[in-house]
Amino acid sequence: MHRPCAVIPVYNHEQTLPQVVEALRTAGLPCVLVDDASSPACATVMDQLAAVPDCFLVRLAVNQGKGGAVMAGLREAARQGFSHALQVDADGQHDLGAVAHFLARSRAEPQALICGYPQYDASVPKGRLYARYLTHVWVWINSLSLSIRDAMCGFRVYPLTATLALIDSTRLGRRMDFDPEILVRLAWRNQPMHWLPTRVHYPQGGLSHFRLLHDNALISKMHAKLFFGMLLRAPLILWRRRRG
Ligand SMILES: Nc1nc2c(ncn2[C@@H]2O[C@H](COP(=O)(O)OP(=O)(O)O)[C@@H](O)[C@H]2O)c(=O)[nH]1
Ligand SMILES: [Mg+2]
Repeated sequence: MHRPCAVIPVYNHEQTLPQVVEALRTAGLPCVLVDDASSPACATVMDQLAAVPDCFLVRLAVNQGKGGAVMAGLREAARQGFSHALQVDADGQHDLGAVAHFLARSRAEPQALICGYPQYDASVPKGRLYARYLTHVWVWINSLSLSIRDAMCGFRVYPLTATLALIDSTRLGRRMDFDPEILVRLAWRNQPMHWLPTRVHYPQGGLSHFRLLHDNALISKMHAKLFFGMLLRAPLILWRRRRG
C-alpha cells in the first residue's frame, strides 16, 4: 500500500506557507500542517489553509522545535491512514518541483526512506555550509558507514511504519538535532535509504529560526551521544548489516 501525504512543521512561516501548501496540493498530496505554537497571525493563516478537505492541522500548545513538530505530524499522518509522509519545510526552501520524482521513487520501493541531498545555489550562508561538513564526518563515524550523503536536509519521504517504530521506542532530539539523529538511528536498524539530489535555496530576506550557537551546540551534543551509542551497538549493527 502506498498512500502518501506531506508533513509540514511550521513556526511563524505564514508568509511562505500558503505557496508551499498550494504546490503540494497541486502535486496531489494531502497535507498535515503542524503549528508549533506559532504567533496568532500564523495560526490564523494555518486555520484558513486547513479549512479544505485533505488538509489536517495539528496544533501544539507549547513550542517543541522542528523535530518535535515533525514527530507530531508523522503520528497524525499515520492516524489518518497514510503509509508515507514527505517532510517539507514551510519556508519554501525546498524544490517542490521535485515532489513527483520523490514520490515515484518511494512508490517503487515502499520500504525505503527517500532522502534528498542538497544542491545549494550561491544563496547558502557560508557558516551553515561549513558546519554541515562537521556533521557529515560525525554521521559517517556514528552510522559506521559512508552511505548517508546528507543528514541535515529535511526533504524526505518516510515510510511511516518503520519510522514510528523508532520514534515510539527512542527519545529523539526535538529541535534541529532531529534530522541527523533519526537518520543515524535508522541506519543502525539497517533501514534501506535512497538518495536523490534536490535543489535548496535560501531566499533573500528569508526567515530562518536556526540559532547558530544554540542549535550547533545541541547538534554537537547529539553527535557525542550517538558516538557512545554506536560504540555499544557496533557488534550488533555490523552483524545485522552482514546478514543483510
Ligand atoms: N527553527 C524552528 N523551526 C521550526 C520550529 N518548529 C517548526 N519549525 C519549522 O521547521 C522548518 C525549518 O526551520 P527553519 O527556521 O527554516 O530552519 P533552517 O531551514 O534550518 O534555517 C520550518 O518549516 C519551520 O517553520 C521551531 O521551534 N524552531
Ligand atoms: Mg529554512
